[in-house]
Amino acid sequence: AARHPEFMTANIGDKYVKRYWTLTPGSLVTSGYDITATFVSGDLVGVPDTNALIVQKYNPSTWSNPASSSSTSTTVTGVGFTSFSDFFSGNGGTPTPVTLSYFNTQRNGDSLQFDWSTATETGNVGFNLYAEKDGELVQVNDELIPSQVIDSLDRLDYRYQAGVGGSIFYIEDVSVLGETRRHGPFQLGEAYGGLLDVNPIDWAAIQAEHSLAPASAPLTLDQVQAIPDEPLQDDSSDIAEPKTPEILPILPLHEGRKEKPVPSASPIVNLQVRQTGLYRVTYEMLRDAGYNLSGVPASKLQLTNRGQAVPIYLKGSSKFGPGAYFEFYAQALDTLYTDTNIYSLQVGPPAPRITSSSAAPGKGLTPPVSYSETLTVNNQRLYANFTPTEDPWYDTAMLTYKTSKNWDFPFQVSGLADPGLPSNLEVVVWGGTSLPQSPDHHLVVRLNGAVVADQTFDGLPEQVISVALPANLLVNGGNTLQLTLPGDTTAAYDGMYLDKFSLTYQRTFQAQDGRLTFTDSGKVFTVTNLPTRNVTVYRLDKKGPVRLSRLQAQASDSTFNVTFAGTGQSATYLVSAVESLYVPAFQAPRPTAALNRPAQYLIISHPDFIAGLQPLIRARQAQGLTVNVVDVNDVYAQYGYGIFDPRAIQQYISFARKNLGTQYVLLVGGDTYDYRNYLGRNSISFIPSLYASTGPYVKFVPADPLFADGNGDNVPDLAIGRFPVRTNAELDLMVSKTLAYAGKNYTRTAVFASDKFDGIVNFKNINLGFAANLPAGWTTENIHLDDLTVTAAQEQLIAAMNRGAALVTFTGHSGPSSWTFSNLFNTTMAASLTNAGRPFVVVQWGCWNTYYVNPTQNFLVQSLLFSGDKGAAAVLGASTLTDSESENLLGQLFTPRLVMPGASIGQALFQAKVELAQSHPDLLDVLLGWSLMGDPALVVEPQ
Ligand SMILES: [Ca+2]
Ligand SMILES: [Ca+2]
Ligand SMILES: [Ca+2]
Repeated sequence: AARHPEFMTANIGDKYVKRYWTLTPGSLVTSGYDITATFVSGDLVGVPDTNALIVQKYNPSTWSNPASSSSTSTTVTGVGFTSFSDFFSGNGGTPTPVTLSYFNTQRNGDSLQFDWSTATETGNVGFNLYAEKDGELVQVNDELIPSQVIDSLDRLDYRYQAGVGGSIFYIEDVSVLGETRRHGPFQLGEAYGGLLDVNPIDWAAIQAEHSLAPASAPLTLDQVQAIPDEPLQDDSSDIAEPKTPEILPILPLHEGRKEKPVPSASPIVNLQVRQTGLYRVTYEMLRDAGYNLSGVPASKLQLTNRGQAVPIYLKGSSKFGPGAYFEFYAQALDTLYTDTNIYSLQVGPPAPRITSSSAAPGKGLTPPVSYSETLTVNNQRLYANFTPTEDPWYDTAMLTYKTSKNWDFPFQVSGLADPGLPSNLEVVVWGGTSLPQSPDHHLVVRLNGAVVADQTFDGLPEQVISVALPANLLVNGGNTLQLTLPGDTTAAYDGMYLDKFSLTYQRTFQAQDGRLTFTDSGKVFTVTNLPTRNVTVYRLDKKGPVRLSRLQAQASDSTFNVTFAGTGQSATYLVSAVESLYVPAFQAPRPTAALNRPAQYLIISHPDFIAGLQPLIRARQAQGLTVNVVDVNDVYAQYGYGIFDPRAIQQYISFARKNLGTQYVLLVGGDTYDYRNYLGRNSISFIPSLYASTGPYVKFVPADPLFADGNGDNVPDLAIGRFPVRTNAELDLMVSKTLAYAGKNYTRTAVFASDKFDGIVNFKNINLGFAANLPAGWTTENIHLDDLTVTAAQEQLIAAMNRGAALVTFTGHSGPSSWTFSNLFNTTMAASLTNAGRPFVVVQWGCWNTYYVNPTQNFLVQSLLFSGDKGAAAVLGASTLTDSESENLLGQLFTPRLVMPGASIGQALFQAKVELAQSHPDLLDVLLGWSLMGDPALVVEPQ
């Protein structure tokens, strides 16, 4: 027996039956038939699963697939063939979280050079290469070829050289869970797929348009006083009388937290805080920033944070004025989205004050020499949407195969009291691989060369390794943490991520940069190394902050020591030279905006895009919808205490649906996952995203459908879409294409493009199933890679797009920049379309096609929407890894609704998801990870 001579093009995979069968037509006339073919165990190549064999028919020149297949240990059956030819059988390929977009092998002297490129890698640890020899596969590489990044949506290129023979090759990707998927066969000397163009985002140009400088660190009093005084302003203007603010449902951002209602007050200024510590705000600072509080009764000044009163220490006369100031203890935030907390200074009823304690340090008491300090090294260098933790940002990915590898992490320790005193090290890692063997991981931790921990663990979950350090190991100044993966577990490889590490040690009471914060239970303390005798000290315990007024300062060389009383109970003390007190940034409070207007069509926009929305607003009003446009900053102000957090948007949308008649929500503004600029690219989040976990490989998926889900069941409660725009030029394109699409004269034209059969999923059949939902009167153009060469399919697809179509549907494998592994369509082709004035709506049933939060690259969603007057008016698809069956189920419900006369895209999708969730509430890849980038009120088929 022999495999079919054309097996290279059969897409039957590397596990097949080495035999083929030829049927020739006799006299029987039939409209269709099934084939059952017999084989013997000696025919099996690559250990195929004989329960999952499929059979393909050679046409000739292309291969076609049965309507269905079944198999036994000696037979394979294909159902629904209509013509006669050769048949060949195997297991076929498997869907994969790695999008292999290019593969090429060339002979290079004595060795072979393998080049390949991936469009996406999700939970991938590496690759194996195989050469076929006498019908068997021989592994080319000795060790797994490591992935460059375990998670990536960027194109990654690989090269491997080996002195091997052969002319037919395979490549296998290996997941963090040990699953392998083989791609091929690939013929020597032939290039498969293509190298994707990389389209970097020009953030400098976008920043210039919005004139948003990256937020700077807070100033200190010292720096503020170095700024020359402005000429004195007129001090006579009065503060307006407090107005009763509009009552809005302000919900706590943190569930379970008790909110104390604050008596109604008139906001004066918001104080932005990016460091936890002591702050002082003087009359003069406020005046110079344009907030003149001269003559305001000091007793009426109050400070709030997230709706709760914050006590302040107030210095000055009964009227606020020159020389007056207030101090407070403030905490910065540390969320995925921001470090900036907002404190609101208001004029209102009497508010809490910080009291002073005049307790003097007891005579004859000796202050302690040290306190317990925790130094945390949390480098947020890289992003993994695969993380099993709450934080996708980590320090370093570590991976080894059977050999020992080390990673060094130098850090600085200051004020180490006595190296003989106890100290503790805590290392937080999470598993990067999870194989059937246990344990998966072996980690040896060294500090300054000495082994301090040797630990094994299994699987992906976070591990906190906490060890007491031997005496005299930690040193003042430079230290090195070394992590070693010995590579000696029974698992084939060991992958691990370092999130952060911290050291707890006894530290002297030595101020740094004029400040010291410590927690201790002494009765007296002396803090050294202060630059001045002019020092502020607060004690913080369960009863709140107390200002200490009895401080004893002593010069010591060029610095000062300050001694003050403790309580003998554990408390936190904040010590700061007055010149080192933090100063917040000042921000004008927002006047209460009208968020309660009825709005069937609600637009939540970044402020810079509101003006450009006018033509769209007029169009929606003309069709009888009530429309309201809301500045997203007003949503933060009224639903999130001014804090940058998308949960405020979610809460407002839920309120609007229940109270304002809202049926459609349009978000206007693009996004980046690098909210805190860890990558230094100055990317801008115009409207931030909520994130969801949609499957085992993806934990941080941008999921706009969550904004539409008010009751937490993962099912949207209204129609939602987003214009992911970053410039006004992009907004103008979105608006004009949306309006042009509404007036199109090419209604009822549809293009259905599909990937070739991958051995498991018959994309052509799925696509034909979608197309069957179109009512009579539609013209459809079918472009299936099962029937056409890639080049012919590309030409046909691009020509159909350029003519203009109401609907373009793609079904198949894909990455964020391309459709199909064979590059049927990509960002470069999208940018080269010529359908000016004839935009289409594109529906993508694949993976990652609407991923819009990458901080470095423009993907297909941006290329289709923003490449000029061409491409798409709206893009639908997944921002995650999806299962083709989930997409098939949603598509069967969505397509008929989409083409109903008068139905909007947003309503069609919303209703399809509601129906899908009734039978499949767990399909989060499509319920949450599949969304609309476009106007939810856009209609495909006019009434
Ligand atoms: Ca981290
Ligand atoms: Ca394991
Ligand atoms: Ca819901």
